[in-house]
Amino acid sequence: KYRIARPQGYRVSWHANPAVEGHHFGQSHPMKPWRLTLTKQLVMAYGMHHAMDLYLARAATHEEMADFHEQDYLDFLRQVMPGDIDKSEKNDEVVRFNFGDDCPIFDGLYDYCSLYAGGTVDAARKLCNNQSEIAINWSGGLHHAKKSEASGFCYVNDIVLGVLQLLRHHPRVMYIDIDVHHGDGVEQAFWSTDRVLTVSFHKYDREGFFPGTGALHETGPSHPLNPGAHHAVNVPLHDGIDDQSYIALYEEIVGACVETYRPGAIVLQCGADSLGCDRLGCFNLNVRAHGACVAFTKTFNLPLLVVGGGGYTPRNVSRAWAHETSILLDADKDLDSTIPETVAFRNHFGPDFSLFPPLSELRHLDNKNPRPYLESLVEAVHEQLRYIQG
Ligand code: V1P
Ligand code: CA
Ligand code: ZN
Repeated sequence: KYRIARPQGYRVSWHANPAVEGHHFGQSHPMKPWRLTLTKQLVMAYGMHHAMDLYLARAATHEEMADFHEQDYLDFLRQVMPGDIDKSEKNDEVVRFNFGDDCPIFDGLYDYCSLYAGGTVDAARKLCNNQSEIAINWSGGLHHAKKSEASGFCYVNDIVLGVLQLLRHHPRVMYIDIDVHHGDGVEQAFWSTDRVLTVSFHKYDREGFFPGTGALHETGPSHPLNPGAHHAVNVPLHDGIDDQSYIALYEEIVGACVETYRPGAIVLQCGADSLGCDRLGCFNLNVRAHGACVAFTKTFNLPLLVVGGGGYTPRNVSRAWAHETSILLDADKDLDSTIPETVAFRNHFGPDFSLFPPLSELRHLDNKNPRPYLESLVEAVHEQLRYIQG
């Protein structure tokens, strides 16, 4: 019954490996790879798979991951076993590489990491080869991983690997991050270059919210000889931001950045923990508002690499990413807002079965971002962009 037609004049590619979905971080851990199964089920129930080129993601090779990560870290990641976290002879590395509660060592960890990373590398290469105009990997977007350190549920920084591929073909790449957390790993990786402009919107509280970085004035090391100075745009927000404020802020800031920087390609991290009702997040966004950011980004008609990220209420993560897939296919108008009955996991979407439940009403949070504060953010970013050349 449902079949979405291919978009006119451009190709969308979907990069995924179902083996990613079966991994478990542990009982009470909020990161649930099965949210990807739920997303795929929704996408297929609406018939969107007919409109894209579907690629089975390959595992990234050790060498590909070594484009960013240190050898000893990758060696450890490849060899470590679930029981090792308690072994005294491994303790030094477990601590040094930051494994623990946030980044547990689970069965198949290396396969999990290399598969989600492979999806993003493949996606970036399709864009570079002009075999795709928009490439999607919802299993990627793990923005906290550092070159020798796991952090915040992220082990391999697939985004950095994807950007490095894009930099082989494009003089300037812009990275945008709408996950509720600061995109610190990506920012830090490109701290010293003017060839990547990173832009992150996030909840900021230095002491009280992970990872505690991403203040407005943390714009890159301001040494006069550092070309990367001013190339980190940070948009620190407080609890409860609503749809209207967020969309307006996003369009103003992203619009100004694209106009000034003139990137050749864009990487968009769509962390869905910025939605209302997220288990870890504290914003008030609805699925349509999150999607409006994706839609605005698409209007620039630049090669676009779209990745996932956080998102800890799986039913809403899958709603958002299915809706955003439809936006990227120019088919959002064609989706029925009632979720099709054919979805295998339909029990997750009751009682309303709506693709757009009122998330901002289901758990109301006061908007602690007054208009003058948001205006001061826009003003500061305009000021910062005066230092930047495209
Ligand atoms: O707050 C912390 C650390 C652990 N404390 C010592 C401080 N960690 C957070 C990590 C959030 C990671 C978000 C990843 C992403 O940006 C990208 C995939 O979305 C954390 C939280 C929290 N409420 O912020 N870890 C956990 N909760 C956690 C809860 C249960 C079990 C394991 C981890
Ligand atoms: Ca962010
Ligand atoms: Zn997050």
